[in-house]
Amino acid sequence: MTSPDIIRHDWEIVHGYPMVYAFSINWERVEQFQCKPQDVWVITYPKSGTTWMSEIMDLIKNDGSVEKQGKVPITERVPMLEAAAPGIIPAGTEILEKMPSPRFVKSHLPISLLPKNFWDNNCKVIYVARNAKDVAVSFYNFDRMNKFHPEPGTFAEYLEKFMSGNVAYGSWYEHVTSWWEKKKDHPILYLFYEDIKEDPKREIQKVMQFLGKKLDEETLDRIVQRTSFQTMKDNFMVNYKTIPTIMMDHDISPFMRKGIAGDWKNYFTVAQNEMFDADYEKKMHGTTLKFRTEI
Ligand code: PPS
Repeated sequence: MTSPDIIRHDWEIVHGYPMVYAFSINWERVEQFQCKPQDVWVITYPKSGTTWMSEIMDLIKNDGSVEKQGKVPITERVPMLEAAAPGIIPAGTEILEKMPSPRFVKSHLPISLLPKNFWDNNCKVIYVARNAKDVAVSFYNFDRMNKFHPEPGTFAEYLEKFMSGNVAYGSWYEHVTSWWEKKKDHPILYLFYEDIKEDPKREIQKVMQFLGKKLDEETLDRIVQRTSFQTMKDNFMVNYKTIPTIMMDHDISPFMRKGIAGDWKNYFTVAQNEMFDADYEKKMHGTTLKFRTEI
């Protein structure tokens, strides 16, 4: 398959979920991926702080050492399981197969799409959730710059697609609530983007504890500083500027875009906000999961 075939291609439905077409090719590699009990996964609905958490986890693992952080792209330190684009980016499964344990694995997969042996190995998960309105705005801008996704249209058109789950990985509502329920019977540290933004040190300490690491105060402060939005935006190893422009065009919208809570207010009209809230109430009815749309 040549590159142009996968550019701006419509979603491919994989077991009922809209999937990035390039990733859907040879899906068996995802289903047959061999998990290990020592693997720790960072799982999120897209645009919820995955890269941020990946960088935090990798720094904790390396005792705050920034040596590798400045030289190796995050896509190789915390590879994304399902990512693949023949001839453009290597498959996450291939990078992971060559990695020594303990591995950190990134994924946006909903519960039912994870490899079966993920559950057999009882792999630990750090799940990061972000409020739906900011995710919709971030995802909209990502669809504009990521040419592996179909064009999002206007923001109004996009919002309809987001609410109906006609976006990559399907419904935000189903993703966040099903992983929330899953933590009852699986080792999951469920964190919120807004909490990390509010008090990164407090949330990073939770991650340290979950990973079974003890780091001194100075190291912890260094990790907070190294994972601030501005530092990550300027770091080529995490800001996705190493990805070929045939896939991501940062001139349209940078991957490290704003990194704030509440940007939705600059996008939603009053009418859109009311419509979204009414729909949200219906879809999230009955869950104990609560989000903050500003901090
Ligand atoms: S992806 O493509 O799904 O893996 O994207 P993901 O990394 O999950 O989310 C990208 C959004 O996270 C913001 N980001 C950060 N915010 C605060 N602090 C730090 N350090 C940070 N790093 C990444 C990034 O800017 C995207 O959000 P928006 O709202 O678009 O700026």
